[in-house]
Amino acid sequence: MTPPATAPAANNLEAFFMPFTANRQFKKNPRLLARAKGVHYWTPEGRKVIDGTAGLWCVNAGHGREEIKQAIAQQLEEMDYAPSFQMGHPKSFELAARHAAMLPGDLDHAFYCNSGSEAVDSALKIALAWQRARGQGTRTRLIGRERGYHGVGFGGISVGGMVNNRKQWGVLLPGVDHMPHTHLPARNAFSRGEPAHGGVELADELERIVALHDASTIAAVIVEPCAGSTGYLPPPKGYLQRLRQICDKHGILLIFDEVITGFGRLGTGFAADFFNVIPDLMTVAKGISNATVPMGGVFVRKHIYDGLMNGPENVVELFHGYTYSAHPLACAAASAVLDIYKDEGLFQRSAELSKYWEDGVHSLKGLPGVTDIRNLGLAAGIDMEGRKDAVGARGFDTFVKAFELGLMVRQAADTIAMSPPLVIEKNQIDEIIDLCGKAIKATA
Ligand code: PXG
Repeated sequence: MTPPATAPAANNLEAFFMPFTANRQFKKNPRLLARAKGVHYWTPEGRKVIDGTAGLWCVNAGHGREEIKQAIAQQLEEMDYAPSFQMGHPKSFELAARHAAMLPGDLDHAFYCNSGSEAVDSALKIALAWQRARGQGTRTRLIGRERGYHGVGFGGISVGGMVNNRKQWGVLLPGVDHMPHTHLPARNAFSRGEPAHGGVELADELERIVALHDASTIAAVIVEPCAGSTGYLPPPKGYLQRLRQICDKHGILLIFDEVITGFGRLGTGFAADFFNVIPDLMTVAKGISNATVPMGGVFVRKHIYDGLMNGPENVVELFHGYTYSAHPLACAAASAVLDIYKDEGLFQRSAELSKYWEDGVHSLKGLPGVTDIRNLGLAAGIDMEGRKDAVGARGFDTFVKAFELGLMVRQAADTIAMSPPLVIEKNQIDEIIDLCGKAIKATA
């Protein structure tokens, strides 16, 4: 059938099969966003909502940035699309050189894709290919972590550790194991910054997994330096450093999934800078393009890239890539975003605001049913006591109430997560905390 000449009524919500959404509930009672600027959204009726989550942890430089708009428009004018398979365009090489220059250690090559999910699956594939290229083809196991979120590709959900994202899809990838998650509320509740307890012993669980499977079968370990989607879990002190040591000892690659922590969330370029731990591969998305044009990436260390550059020179080294890898519009946007991050010192700004943010979120301690509050950088998670026999009901009600009050937050079960744009002002932080507190009280 040819497309209809006129669009169906704009208020017909039926046709869009919404992602990660209770479709029937939403369509009965929709929450629509029509416009955005700075740290605010506006609904179609013109109601202003403060963005406590930088969209979905991605609009780090704030909404509606003129410089990015111009860079995209100019690129569109110059060249809309060019393939990156056996061809190239200048902006992709420029962008990779800029990323390499700002990354810690010898993370100095960039593979581009279009989302965090693609970045994760690409990183897992690069890890497997690299182990094979160095003659360690028995290393096929991938190790993730409970409560981890690595997007929605089959690789990502296999190493991920959130049951709802896994249970509908059968056996997933074979040969995957999981470390325990790092949330220890009995010992670390209401931690400010990195929790004090359990870091080394939790990381040592990797030794147990190595002892079970043998290192010669394990290709890589993937973790979010700070687990995001599950409700923001900063790692206990020493955890990531210890993981690095264990991986080095056993020839296992360490992958940091920095889709959320990358590009300033912790007050540094990357969590790798914050924790002073250099992974072998790093996945990014979201803040890489300020969410204007979809983009993701895998940053790899020199030995990873070099290790794959073997065989005859005329043969493709990695049979992997996407039609839109290094899309010119994404590259133009990502480059403009880097200028903003640099010119406005946004990573530094995020670091400077993080103490004020910490004091703000911890002021919610004592509200009815709040059982834990944790923070690191410009993000926080707040656990609430769930309702009897209804996991997530209070969390959802709090999210809806906050939206009605004019604040956008994220909800995971009975946890509220917040991660404002890095351009947020102190008085706007006050407003976020005030509205969040009101929403929590209203749903007690
Ligand atoms: N890795 C991590 C660590 C993520 O947080 C992805 C991979 C996947 O990215 P894409 O671009 O494929 O969605 C993510 C995405 C939430 C929420 O509510 C978080 C994400 C996505 C949607 C919602 O916290 N993170």
